[in-house]
Amino acid sequence: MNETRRKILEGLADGPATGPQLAGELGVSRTAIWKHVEDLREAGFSIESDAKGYELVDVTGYNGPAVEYGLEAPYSIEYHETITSTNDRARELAAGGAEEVAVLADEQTGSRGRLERAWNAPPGGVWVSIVRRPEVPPARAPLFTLAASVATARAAREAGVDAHIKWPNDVVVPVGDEGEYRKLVGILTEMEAEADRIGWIVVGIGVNADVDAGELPGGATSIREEVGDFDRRLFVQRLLELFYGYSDLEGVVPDWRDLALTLGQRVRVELADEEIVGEAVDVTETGALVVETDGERRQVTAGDCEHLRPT
Ligand code: BT5
Repeated sequence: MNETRRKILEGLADGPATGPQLAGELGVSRTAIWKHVEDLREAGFSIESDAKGYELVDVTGYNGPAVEYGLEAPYSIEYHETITSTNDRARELAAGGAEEVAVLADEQTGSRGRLERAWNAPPGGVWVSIVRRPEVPPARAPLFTLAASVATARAAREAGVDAHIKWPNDVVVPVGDEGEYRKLVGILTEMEAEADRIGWIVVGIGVNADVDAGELPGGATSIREEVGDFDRRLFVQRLLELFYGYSDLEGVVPDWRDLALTLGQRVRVELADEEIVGEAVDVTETGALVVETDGERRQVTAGDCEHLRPT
């Protein structure tokens, strides 16, 4: 956000302030303050002015400055009304040396799932990709996907959605109690790494937020579909704050276990060259799924996982 505008918002955080007061504090002219206030109003900050001065009464916008305002995580937000893919843009920024940036879009026109599958991203979603440069070995990278699913499931629960996690990268809403579900969120993590060090990691999170289920593929749901009206700006802020809270990866696995729909299920996991059917019994400290099959425990680090009906 523009530095002067950020300072004006700080100046209004504790109550009304007059133009001359703000101009004096910020060392700019009253006309400059007035112009910045107009820009802020256009960005969805409801700023009233009366004899007491300017007063911030609400934030109704959904854009970079509005999401950064009051965000308790050190990410700067690059907002796009529409973009091909937030992951592609985040990768570009990461390659240029950026970190702690979140690319956020209202709509994506060419977004991707895993294995180059297409991802539907109509307007109203929360399509966000976070660039980080964590100092952890590449083997721990899958934990960032788990952290993103835990953070997103917790933010969705705070919004009133019965969100659970399906290994490895989906947040889902259960239907019935036999492991069936509707998909609310998909996560695509990409990185550049050397053998012992991660250069950058991009965690792309796609949440069907303020979207009609009719605009989504079959089997998908959205926050609006589950709970009706909700505040998309507050939701994305909570998601980013909760994800930031797992920066050191501490507590990710136990929290993941608490939210998992997959544990205890009969599953079929498709790997590149084989298929495993068995009971999902645990997830390891590096995020691998442990599947018990014919008394043998197998660890699966990547693959498509299908919940099967109990036999
Ligand atoms: C995923 O892949 O679930 C990862 C999706 C990641 C999307 C985010 S949005 C922000 C960032 N920018 C990007 O370009 N991508 C990331 P996968 O597990 O492969 O699931 C893909 C499958 O989910 C598709 O083949 C469809 O069957 C289904 N699908 C597509 N769009 C969906 C949606 N909006 N909601 C639910 N399911 C969807």
